[in-house]
Amino acid sequence: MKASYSVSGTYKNYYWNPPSPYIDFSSATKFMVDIYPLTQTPSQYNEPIMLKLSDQAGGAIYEVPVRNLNAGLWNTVTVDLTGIPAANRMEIKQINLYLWTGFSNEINGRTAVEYYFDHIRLGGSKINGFEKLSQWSGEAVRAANTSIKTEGAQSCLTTYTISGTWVNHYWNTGNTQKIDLSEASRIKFDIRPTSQTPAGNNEPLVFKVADDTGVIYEQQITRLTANQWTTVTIDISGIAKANRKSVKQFNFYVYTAFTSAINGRTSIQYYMDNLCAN
Ligand SMILES: [Ca+2]
Repeated sequence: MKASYSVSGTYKNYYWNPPSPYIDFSSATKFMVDIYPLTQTPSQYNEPIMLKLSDQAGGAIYEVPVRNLNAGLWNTVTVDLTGIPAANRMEIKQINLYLWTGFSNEINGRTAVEYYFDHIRLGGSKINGFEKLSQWSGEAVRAANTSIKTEGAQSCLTTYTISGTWVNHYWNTGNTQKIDLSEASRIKFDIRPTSQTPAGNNEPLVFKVADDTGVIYEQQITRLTANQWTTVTIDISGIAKANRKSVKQFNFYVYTAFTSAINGRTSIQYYMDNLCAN
């Protein structure tokens, strides 16, 4: 979208008001927008436009000049959201990129300033913090634990009884809130077993991710140390972006045929927390 701001008056607004229920930024750590200036702002100055984000509860939660950009090129502008309380970015009701004509050094004699804008998106998203266990399904038994956790108010203590073939523990996101991981390169989660898998084995636990195109990732988790949190990082950059745009299931399942990894245990437990992407 091309925006032309003529330099007159005081402010030239250019905003989008997302309709109610607005946009929830609370689980994201980054806001990004791509900007292509048609003319160059002097290199010692910021751009003459301000980026402003307004929230229903938090008011104007961010209002900062856009940093100096290269004309004739696409630039990605990234806003770190982590310093803004999550409660104040749950209902973003306006995204405004406005020109203030008082930025005369930045405008530098131009009578009009023009930009292309594209691809507003969020990054570094929390996928699921295991804060609401009713979202999770499958044969495993789930219990909230508020003392052994790495994020938010609780973790999920997941108990897998070794019987049948697969013991599932999954979150189906629902059609209205599929997760777009096309801009992420890693999935991460924190996990803590209560008993030890023998050396030389992976965990009997498989992490599986499915999107509209089918299963896009399905691998055993490498061996963990009992009673200790490990952050597992999964590189998803090798999966085609088109195949991770609409993720609809995250599953942590135990496959009971992994007998050497199970090693005679009749049940296996893991604390899980902080499933996220960046
Ligand atoms: Ca949590």
